[in-house]
Amino acid sequence: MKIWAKRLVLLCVGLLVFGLPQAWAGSTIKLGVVTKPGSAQNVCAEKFKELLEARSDYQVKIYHSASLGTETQILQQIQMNTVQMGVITAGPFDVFVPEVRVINYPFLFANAQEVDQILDGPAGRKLLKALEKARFKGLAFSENGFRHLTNNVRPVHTVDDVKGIKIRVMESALHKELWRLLGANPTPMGWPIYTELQQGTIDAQENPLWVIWTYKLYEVQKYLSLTGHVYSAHIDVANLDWFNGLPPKDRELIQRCMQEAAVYQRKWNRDNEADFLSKLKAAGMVVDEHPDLATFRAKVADIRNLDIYSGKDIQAMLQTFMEAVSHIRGQ
Ligand code: EAX
Repeated sequence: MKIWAKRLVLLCVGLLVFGLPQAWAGSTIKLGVVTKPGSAQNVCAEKFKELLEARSDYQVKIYHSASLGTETQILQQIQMNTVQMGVITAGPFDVFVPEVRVINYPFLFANAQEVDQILDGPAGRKLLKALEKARFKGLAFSENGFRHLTNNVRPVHTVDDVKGIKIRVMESALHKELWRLLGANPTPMGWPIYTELQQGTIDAQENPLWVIWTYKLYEVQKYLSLTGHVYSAHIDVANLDWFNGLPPKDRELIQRCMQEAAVYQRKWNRDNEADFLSKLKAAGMVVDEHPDLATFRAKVADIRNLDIYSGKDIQAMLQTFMEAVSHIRGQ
């Protein structure tokens, strides 16, 4: 073999043995969120970036503001590993992993303390594990928060006021079914939806208070009812095969940084909720702080018997969550 050819072979072997692991450890992670800076997803993503970059050679590049498309499309890109990670609202996940519907079960959690106990406990871990079926590594739960109804047609106090209202819902079978049961006329759409509300394609939407403030929905929605009908988690995920291919210490570090970012972000959301509400009132929204939730609950009481919750795995997961909730309530 010619001397240059030998050197080339040695160089390649050297790169394989020494070069690649370094390049790997210092590589760039693409992370997708659908929302714009200042949003709950971005607060989590930016904290994760800050923590991981301070503790390693990884670079995190955040793609935001729908630059990768809707949340459904981001999840598809994570599955293909063209994007490695994402902070994604649980709603659109349910098309990929139906068990995720369990977190979004209407009126499941009474408050943030219950959420933390359940999602950070064995039930939450079981759900994150279930994501592996769709080749996602579930790292942590951050949050969108409790979802509330806004609309332009009339003040909504009881569920009868919802009748016939054209509402945008997330691209999720559960959310569509839920609003159908409540008597509305639901249309699934990706995010954002300001133009559709402005043009009157839809009359209503439902989201946590930070969304209504940050996306200026108060400009195009008059009435706000604090229904808190669904707790909306984000699931912070990675492509499973990419993640499993990393050195164990990197996996551990990425997981820890995301868990810390999620804890930080949930606190951020909760600390700011009262402030978002005052700002929405000051902006002129007509707020019903105590809608008659018993009327809403009654309409969705049988939701667990519908097709969206049928199937062995989803029934088992629902049972796990319901028992966990009863347990912490001491029932
Ligand atoms: O986080 O699509 C939705 O309604 C989400 O809550 C939105 O991305 C804001």
